[in-house]
Amino acid sequence: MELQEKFDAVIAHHDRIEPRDWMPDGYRRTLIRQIAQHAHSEIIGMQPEGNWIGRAPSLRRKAILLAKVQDEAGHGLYLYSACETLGISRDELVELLLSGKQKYSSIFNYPTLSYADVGTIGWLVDGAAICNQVPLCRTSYGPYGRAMIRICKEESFHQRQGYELLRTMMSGTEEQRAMVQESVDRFWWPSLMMFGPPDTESPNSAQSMAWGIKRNSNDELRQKFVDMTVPQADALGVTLPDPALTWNDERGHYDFGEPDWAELTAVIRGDGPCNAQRLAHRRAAHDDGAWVREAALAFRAHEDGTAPVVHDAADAFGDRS
Ligand code: FAQ
Repeated sequence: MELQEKFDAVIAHHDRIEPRDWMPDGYRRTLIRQIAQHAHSEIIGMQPEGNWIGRAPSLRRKAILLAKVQDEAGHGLYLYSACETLGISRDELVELLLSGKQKYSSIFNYPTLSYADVGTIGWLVDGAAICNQVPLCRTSYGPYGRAMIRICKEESFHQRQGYELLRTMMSGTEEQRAMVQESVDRFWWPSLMMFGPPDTESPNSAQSMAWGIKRNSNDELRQKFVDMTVPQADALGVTLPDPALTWNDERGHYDFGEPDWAELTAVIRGDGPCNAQRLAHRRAAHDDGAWVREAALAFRAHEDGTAPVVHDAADAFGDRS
């Protein structure tokens, strides 16, 4: 009772819960679910853009894209570390992703069909990620909030690089402008779906907000994203593919059409255009990297002076002891 009261007081004062503090089981489970899904999203999210590294149109664009994809890997790693402070291991988390038991963001199950998609992902997908994640810097769990502060700084940079790429293409040829518009047409609705189902259909929101894990509801953040993005689309010279999009003076916000929620449900269920491909690629990369993990363990055992855990890998690592 006393522990619960102490926990409630921390939440009520918008202070942080830290790993060694007592917390209700449901709070711990919810955090593991959300942080793990977030980490998996960063890792799977490397694939759509990674698809274009070998085909970037210039050395400059290639260097930018390589750095961006590498940043996403880094975000995944901070988030896995934050999640591990809740008492679950990295191995367990990876297994939950590879077995399909835990989710990752729906947006990464759409294909990247042209180079303009690299710019659109930076502008819209990172833009949506920022809207969603800036309030998470104030989340009630310390390690998650601190990871988000650094991640948001990098995501802001990603969004600007996407916008800069699209602006360059929009000041290019007619064909390049058409490529940007076609890309925006494909990514607009899936970007709105990143914020999750409508509040009325969101089973976790009320409790997550009461615990201070989420600071805003799915619909509030979706609205914020639309309000932020429409003027940017105007400045860029692209049309957002929603005839219902109009400024509402009374509300002080843009009105917009209803995303296809059946599509979001299907993608979350595993039936999106690229779900099978994304997981198969991740599983193959995990298997291909087995020797690195074994070598690292053997190296650590060697450094600790304990017997090598995996003898073959220790040999491969050039162990000369
Ligand atoms: N995709 O009750 P709610 C990035 C699930 S950004 C898949 O509303 P909640 C950066 C939800 O998990 C992307 N699943 O759930 C980047 C729940 O599942 P359950 C990652 C979704 O948690 C950019 C069920 O539906 N960002 O990676 C989606 O309160 C470019 C019911 O939904 C984060 O993860 C969806 N879109 O709210 C990387 C942000 N929406 O209960 C590379 C942190 C809902 O069956 C390139 N997460 N679901 O397990 C959050 O803010 C929240 O978890 C929400 C969902 C808002 C995503």
